Amino acid sequence: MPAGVNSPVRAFGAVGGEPVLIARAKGAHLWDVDGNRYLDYMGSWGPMILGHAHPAVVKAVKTAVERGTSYGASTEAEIELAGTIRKAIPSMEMLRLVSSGTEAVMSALRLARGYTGRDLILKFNGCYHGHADSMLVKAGSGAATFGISGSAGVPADVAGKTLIAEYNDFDAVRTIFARHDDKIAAVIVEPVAGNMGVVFPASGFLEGLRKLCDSSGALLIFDEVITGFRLRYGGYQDIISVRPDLTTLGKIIGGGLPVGAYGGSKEIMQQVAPLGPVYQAGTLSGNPLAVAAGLAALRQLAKKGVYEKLEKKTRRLISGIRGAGLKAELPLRINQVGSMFTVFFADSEVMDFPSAARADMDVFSAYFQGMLAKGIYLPPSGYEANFVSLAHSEADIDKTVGTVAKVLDSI
Ligand code: KE4
Repeated sequence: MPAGVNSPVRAFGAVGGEPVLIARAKGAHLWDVDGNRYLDYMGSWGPMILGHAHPAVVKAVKTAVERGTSYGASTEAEIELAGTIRKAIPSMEMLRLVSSGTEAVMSALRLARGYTGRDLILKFNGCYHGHADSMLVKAGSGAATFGISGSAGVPADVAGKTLIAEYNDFDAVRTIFARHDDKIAAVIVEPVAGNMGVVFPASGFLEGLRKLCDSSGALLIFDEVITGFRLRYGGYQDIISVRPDLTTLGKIIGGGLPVGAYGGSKEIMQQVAPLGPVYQAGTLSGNPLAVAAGLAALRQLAKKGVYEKLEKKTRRLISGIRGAGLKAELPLRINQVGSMFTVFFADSEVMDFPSAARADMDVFSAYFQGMLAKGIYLPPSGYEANFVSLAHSEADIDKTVGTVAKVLDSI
């Protein structure tokens, strides 16, 4: 496997050193193949909000696997999962289950282009929406520009149909719409960014995107692959009360197995084959095991007080880390929302990719390696979100704060 990994970020390229090989996980902990135990704040990049091997999820998958692993036909369980998601996120009046966040985004973009008859897509610098060609683009020169290929193998004419603006730069978005108004099929945005580290939407930013899309006829796509069921049972759109035209989901809705989803109004979704002309398909879409794990996870998250508990634990952790940073006289900024956060070693606020890139990533690497050596596993990149799960105990949080203090002191 290239670099010995099945996804690039797992190769520890950003932090150096040899990646850890994981043997098993339970609750808030991972164990590597040498038997070392780690307190886990990566949470498999988001899905493991309940903690690893939650009994309800394990039981559901064990029951499902006895009935077979894939039928290539519809099942009641996937209808139930679709209904559960629709009930939680009312803007998803109709939805399709797929097998990854990338597939959800790729399908949503094709649908937006098919529904509007337009070609251009606007995304934001620093937001990651999976590895579909049109999303692997980077900003050209200038503030609001056509994308250029961000990966070998993405043809220039594909990248050139993606426009890029800085996150939270509403003026740049307005400029883009003024120039290309009736050619923009969709704006896709992480309503809270998690892939440049955690970055919040500036007040009025998402509402402004909604208004611009309404007046231009472009669709607004919320990529809630991270935030969906992470920040609230109804996603971030339930917190901010901005209704996107399409939403993409992944991670948590599969309970750690491969599930993605995209959905929106019936009027838009009825364009999807076989009802309409926009083709999308998948051998393992709605896979019985993945759906069983997802349903079991969402049932746990539907319980009262879950999100308050997650937020309380995370705030306790953040204040401890903040205190440790002050004591070590290391400038740091922490962006936290709900149970996701990022520690930026920066001396000014981080509100977009350029400001995130000003953070000291050498210090981050020393922090990552120091924490790993003391049994705490963080995401191996300064541009990722850390996740607290329901399985993290108060003792785990206190242990983490104590460890951060020692590690920051040693940097
Ligand atoms: P997947 O294809 O990896 O399931 O989902 C793509 C995706 C789409 N949208 C958002 C907002 C995402 O964060 C992701 C994937 N997230 C990254 C890490 N932040 C996955 C980790 C990896 O690539 O290994």
